[in-house]
Amino acid sequence: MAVKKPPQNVVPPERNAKQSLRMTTPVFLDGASLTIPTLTQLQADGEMVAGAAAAPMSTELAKKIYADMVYTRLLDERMVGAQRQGRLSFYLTCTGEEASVAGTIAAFKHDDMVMGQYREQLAIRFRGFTTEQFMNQLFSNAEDLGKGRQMPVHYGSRDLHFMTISSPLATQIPQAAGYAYGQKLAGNSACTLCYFGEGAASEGDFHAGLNMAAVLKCPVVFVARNNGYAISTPAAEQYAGDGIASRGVGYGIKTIRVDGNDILAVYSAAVAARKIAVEEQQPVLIETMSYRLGAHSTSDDPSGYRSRDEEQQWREKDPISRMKNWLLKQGWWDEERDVALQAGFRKEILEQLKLAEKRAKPVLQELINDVYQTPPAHLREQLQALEKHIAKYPDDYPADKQSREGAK
Ligand SMILES: Cc1ncc(C[n+]2csc(CCOP(=O)(O)OP(=O)(O)O)c2C)c(N)n1
Ligand SMILES: [Mg+2]
Repeated sequence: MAVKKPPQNVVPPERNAKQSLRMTTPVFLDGASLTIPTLTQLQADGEMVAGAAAAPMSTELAKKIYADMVYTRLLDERMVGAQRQGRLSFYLTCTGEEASVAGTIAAFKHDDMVMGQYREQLAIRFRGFTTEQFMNQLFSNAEDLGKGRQMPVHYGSRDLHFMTISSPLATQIPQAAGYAYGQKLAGNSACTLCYFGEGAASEGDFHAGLNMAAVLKCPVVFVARNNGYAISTPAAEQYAGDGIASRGVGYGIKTIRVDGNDILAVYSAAVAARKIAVEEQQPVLIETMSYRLGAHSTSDDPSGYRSRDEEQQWREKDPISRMKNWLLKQGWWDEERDVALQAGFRKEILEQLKLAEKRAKPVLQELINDVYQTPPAHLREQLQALEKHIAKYPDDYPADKQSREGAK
């Protein structure tokens, strides 16, 4: 094969290395060479940290953020209870990380696409997902937007620009880079918000996604929720570098680390991050330092791998009470309203839970719809086999648990 002659007078590409910095004896860099500060603006008692320049937050927005945090805490508590009662198959809480999610989603516009991991129910709630919609998804009934085909907590809503959650870790990261690249090409001044955990950042998809976003200058804000654990694996056994933030810097991405239990710090960082992503058309990485106060999921028991003392230390840094203290100090909130807010949410959640668990299941045929334009033969065969199986064992598949609409 003929070898192509390289074109003449081509300037070698920049390698982005600061080649003017030279040394004459070998000195190696290590993790400590890069010192990453943590943005902190609000103290536990609700007082501002001296000199903190927080992004302005209106009374109305502050109250909405607080209400959504309280709602999520109560929803999570009730649904873990429902799983323990045998009414629900599975659940995942956001407990302890409410500020990391609320502070970021609140800085984005309604039509910025959100691509989450599975612990960001607060983000879809912030956009307007109703208690009825939560329950329909959790109980996989016929009203569920996903037609009952996903595990509980795998929410999605086209109207709310919230991409449906999928279980394989980190797949949303390169997808978000690609989606944001599309937004860049469309020139619509929107951006993508992508959440993932520090454990998911060990996946190859994290590296491919961040590098792609950096090189293609995609308007995407990555939020790495560093909650200390990937199921039972503590962060210290997950990586040897300085968290996830150091990797953003390595990929040439503007990066910030924030106290994830500090709503004002998270919000300030997210407002600035969105501005950079949209106005400068480039990605940003935010690492929120927080703690998963609950179990990984209802299938997990953290007492096997961490101490009560450790949990207690983080319980004292609760992001919700920190925000409440601030609201009280601002004179925007009082105990009476707090009690009423919680009572209202508890009632609404319980009422909708009871309704959703009784609703009919989706028709069986929906199982194979919406993937291919016309369901292929092998899927139709599998569906027929399933129908036969159900007909053979009617006692194991009582009619009241199936769709009242019957086969269509
Ligand atoms: C590709 C892949 N590998 C493994 C799993 C199983 N898995 C589910 S969640 C999880 C831990 C993720 O931890 P992290 O990203 O820190 O998120 P967190 O649960 O702490 O919010 C693992 C290993 C999976 N879902 N997908
Ligand atoms: Mg984690």
